[in-house]
Amino acid sequence: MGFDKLGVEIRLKSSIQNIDSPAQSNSIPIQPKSENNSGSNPADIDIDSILALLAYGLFKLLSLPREESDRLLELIRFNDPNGFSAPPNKECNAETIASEVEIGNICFKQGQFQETLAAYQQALGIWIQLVESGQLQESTRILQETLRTSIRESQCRPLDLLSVAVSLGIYSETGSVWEFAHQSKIQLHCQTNAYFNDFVSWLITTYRPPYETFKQGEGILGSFNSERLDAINSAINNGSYYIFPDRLPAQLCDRLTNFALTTPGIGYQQQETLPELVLYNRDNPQVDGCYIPEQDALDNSDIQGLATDPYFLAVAQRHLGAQPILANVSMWWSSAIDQSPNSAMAQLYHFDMDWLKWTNFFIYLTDVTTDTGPHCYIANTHHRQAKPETLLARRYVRIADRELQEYYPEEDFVEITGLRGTVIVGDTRCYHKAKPLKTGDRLMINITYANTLWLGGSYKQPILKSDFYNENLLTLAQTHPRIFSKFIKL
Ligand SMILES: O=C(O)CCC(=O)C(=O)O
Repeated sequence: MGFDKLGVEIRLKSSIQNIDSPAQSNSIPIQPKSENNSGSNPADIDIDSILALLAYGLFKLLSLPREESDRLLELIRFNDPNGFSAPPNKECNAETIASEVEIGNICFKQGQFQETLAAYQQALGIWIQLVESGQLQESTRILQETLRTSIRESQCRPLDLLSVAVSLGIYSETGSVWEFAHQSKIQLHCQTNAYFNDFVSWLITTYRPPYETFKQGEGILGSFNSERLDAINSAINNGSYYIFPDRLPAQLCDRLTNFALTTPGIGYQQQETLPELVLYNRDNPQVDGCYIPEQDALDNSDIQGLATDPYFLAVAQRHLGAQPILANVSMWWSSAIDQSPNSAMAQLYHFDMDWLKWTNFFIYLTDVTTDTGPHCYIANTHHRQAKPETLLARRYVRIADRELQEYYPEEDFVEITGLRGTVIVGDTRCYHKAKPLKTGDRLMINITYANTLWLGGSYKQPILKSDFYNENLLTLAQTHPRIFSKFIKL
């Protein structure tokens, strides 16, 4: 098992050459081809493969509980046959590492994450054998060369990966999220056209597999079972959204509307946030929008019931493929006093990226017609590679309708109208927005569940008080505390 020094040098050199002429690379490009390919990934070559390997190793070590990381290191050290070891009949050199990683990358790009992992494991095994066979100096040299080249050529991707990996360590130790890593996640999402989110989310499904509960039961919208959950999940996956056939009971809508009329909220007027909280006046609206503060919404027993509804949690868990965490509850009025799109009120198309993966419920508490602010989306734009690179290059921004119309056919632009009590669930990684109102007003509740808070934006922690809570919530906080990880518990 010789180490082919010359082979390594040629490999690295050809990697560097490929940076300038990606067409020569035989790996599949991550980004879809578009007429303007200036955002194409210069690191889409062997460097990419080796980086992926390093990133995998880091993720693997950092994301495991401490004892398991120790065990993994032990396995590596003793070359346990169940641990990472080079596949038999493979020469241990940089060429074989690169070819395994390339197989992994191809699987990765096809969404075959299990196969990806197996190929990366093999590559890691070969790498470790190289190191263990005394080629430490050469291995270090390859590593340094790889990092140096990629930092120079790869639009800071290593830095983003590093910040994401470091933030995982911080999050595992302290539970704190790090805004810098959240920004890196957005960058990685845009650079990989969503592969990054899906790959890490897939890893999370293996560490936080779904609870046995929430597979069948009864919720506010009726009973559910595995087939029902599968059907809803397919609707989300194959169209971005699902609209429940049943609606919230009228009395519940009345109570919630009353609450929203008597609780002061944050007022938006002409793109400005008002300095004082305001009460929304339906007869004479003075603001474009009025957002009930999250803590107030969470203190409402009816909203607690909705946020912990078994049906909602079950749908979220099925969609996330992992244990759900209650990540956001919001409630807001929108009015028709200014009919131009208000960016702060999400009346221009955008995709969400507050979390790594999430499931978003929207509940209409007023009848919503085409003139009273329907929630709109572009079907199937939540998928990997579904967004144009040129738009992703602008990162996390609002986009005018006419620009998106250049990329997607008219029939993919959907407006969701519905009577009050209508519940919608979707993957708002797709392009979506609220249509500006022409008349009347709209009251909406939004409840979000995420697969992790790590890589989410920094947030104000809501407080979970021990008194006056909805029964459902109190029981769930005891039996499934992870759902409430975002909360400070009193
Ligand atoms: O109000 C709406 O319908 C859109 C909301 C939205 O875009 C969001 O919450 O990200």
